[in-house]
Amino acid sequence: MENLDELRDDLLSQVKAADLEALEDLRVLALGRSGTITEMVKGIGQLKPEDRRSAGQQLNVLKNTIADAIDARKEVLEAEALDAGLAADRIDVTLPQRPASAGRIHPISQTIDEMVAIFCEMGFTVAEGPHIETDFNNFTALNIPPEHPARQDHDTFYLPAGEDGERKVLRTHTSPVQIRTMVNEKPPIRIVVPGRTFRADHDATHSPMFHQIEGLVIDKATHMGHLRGCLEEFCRAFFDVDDLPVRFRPSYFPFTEPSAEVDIGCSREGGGLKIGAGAEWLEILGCGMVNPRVLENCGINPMQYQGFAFGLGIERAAMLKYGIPDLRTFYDSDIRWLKHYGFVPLDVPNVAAGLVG
Ligand code: 2U9
Repeated sequence: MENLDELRDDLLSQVKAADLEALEDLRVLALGRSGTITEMVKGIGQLKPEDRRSAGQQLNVLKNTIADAIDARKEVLEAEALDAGLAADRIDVTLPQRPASAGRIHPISQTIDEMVAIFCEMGFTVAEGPHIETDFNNFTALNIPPEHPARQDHDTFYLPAGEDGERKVLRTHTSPVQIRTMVNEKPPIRIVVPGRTFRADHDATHSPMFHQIEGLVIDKATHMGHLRGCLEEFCRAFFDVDDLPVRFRPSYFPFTEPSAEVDIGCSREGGGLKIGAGAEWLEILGCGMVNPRVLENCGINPMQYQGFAFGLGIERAAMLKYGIPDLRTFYDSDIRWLKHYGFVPLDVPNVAAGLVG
């Protein structure tokens, strides 16, 4: 037991120099089950009885001294490690924040939202339907029977025939949604139908996929005056020109009778197109009173109900309103294009901003 002071000093100097890992090794070497001090405690039994008490006390003091020294060193090392970690991970809360890259709303979505907002204020609700349609919903119910020349005009994408021989189509207009609504719901009906449409046509001014919004109003006494008022109001609100000239020109569609195309006033002075008063006209939509045959095809009695319908192309309206010159650029997914023509989410739309000056 003579060397206890030496052992203590040796262990204490090792503790002083140890890092966290070495400290644990040291604890095992000195105080573990077969550690130096533990072995010495075990050896007390071999001492003379009169020496045992004093040896026990001395070893106990040594054990506690080393254990306390290890604990104290551990506390210091852990505090140092924490400080080093905090210093390394320090966040400067005064730094300016990184610019958040908010996405842009595509002009097609923006235009649909604006149109829907105008019609909803007039009491319309939005209806939607599938892109793949039956021949009946897309053509026959709309008074476009097989062999009707209008079928050729639509450049239809046909799907392979099913087991029953039926050939489904990619809808060539959103009108099948109005058919579904009339078949399934009782008048009064007041819906707008925005959505994708498909025609096998691809050039500078036609895309095989494009967007339409169509509207349908069916009630007991809905007449052409309602049609005119509704569409005049829509054109003026959409282009944000209060006194926008609007004219109805007779036309023909198999699903409406009588039918009309709607032109808005514009001028093309100085090369640029300006929507509003002017000497010229620009076609913007088609419309008419729903053909009684279409009502009949949907189980609505044309002697009881009548109504009007209209349709317009979203891309064309967006190009006119926002001065987008090329139809094909809508589908290029070019982020620079979207940054230029897209809309910042939650921004209050400046309806006049898109008018071509
Ligand atoms: C039902 C009855 C009638 C929808 C109508 C038009 C006139 C029209 C074109 C505008 C540009 C399509 O995108 S475009 O090429 N549409 O001119 N659409 S009336 O008439 C309907 C629809 C559904 C049941």
